Amino acid sequence: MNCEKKDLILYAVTDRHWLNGETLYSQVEKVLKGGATFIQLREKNLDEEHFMEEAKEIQELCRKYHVPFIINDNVELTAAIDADGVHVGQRDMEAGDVRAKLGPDKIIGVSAQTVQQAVEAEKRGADYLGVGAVFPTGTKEDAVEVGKEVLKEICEAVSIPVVAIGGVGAHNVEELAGSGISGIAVISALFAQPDIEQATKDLRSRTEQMLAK
Ligand code: TZP
Ligand code: MG
Repeated sequence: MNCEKKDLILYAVTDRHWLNGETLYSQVEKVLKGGATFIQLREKNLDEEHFMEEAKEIQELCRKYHVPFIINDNVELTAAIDADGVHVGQRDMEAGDVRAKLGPDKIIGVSAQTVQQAVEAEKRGADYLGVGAVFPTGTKEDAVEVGKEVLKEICEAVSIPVVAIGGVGAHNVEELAGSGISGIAVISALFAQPDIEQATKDLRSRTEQMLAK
């Protein structure tokens, strides 16, 4: 186990869709100041050179805040810059292969939409699971909806921590109380907000209240 439950309370996933002329670095710094506990760099269209450059800068920033820094999809880049870990989906490299490549110390997160996928990912060495979309989301076009019942069943079926993702925000995080999750993973609830730092503070405290229920 390479990450603790408390690291996963408010997991921020980056998205350059809402940069509005600002740098991603600056937006990530705001979520870190506001109390994000985990950062995933998610780049879908950046060339290799810029991806690496950016990843190194944000890695350094996360180190300053003592927050784990992981990369979406790109196992090679994770190894090259010695990031804390990687997050893979069901269509990316399989968790066992990722573990074989990165060794025992890196954090491996896996997206799961069913109990079977969740159990399999744990067996193959995942450290945590991202389960969703738990609510409708406009952020990921091909997101599959996972109901709250399935979310709960997954939490009961595995012993690694689970984060809920997809359409989660200040207005609905409370609905996840009692599901067994360790935290939430969000994009637009932080990065699409006019005051990112304040939105992060607010969502962190609402998430802690939800988890305490
Ligand atoms: N995986 C499942 S839903 C989703 C991802 C990456 C999008 C989450 O974005 P938002 O804005 O928090 O709904
Ligand atoms: Mg992926």
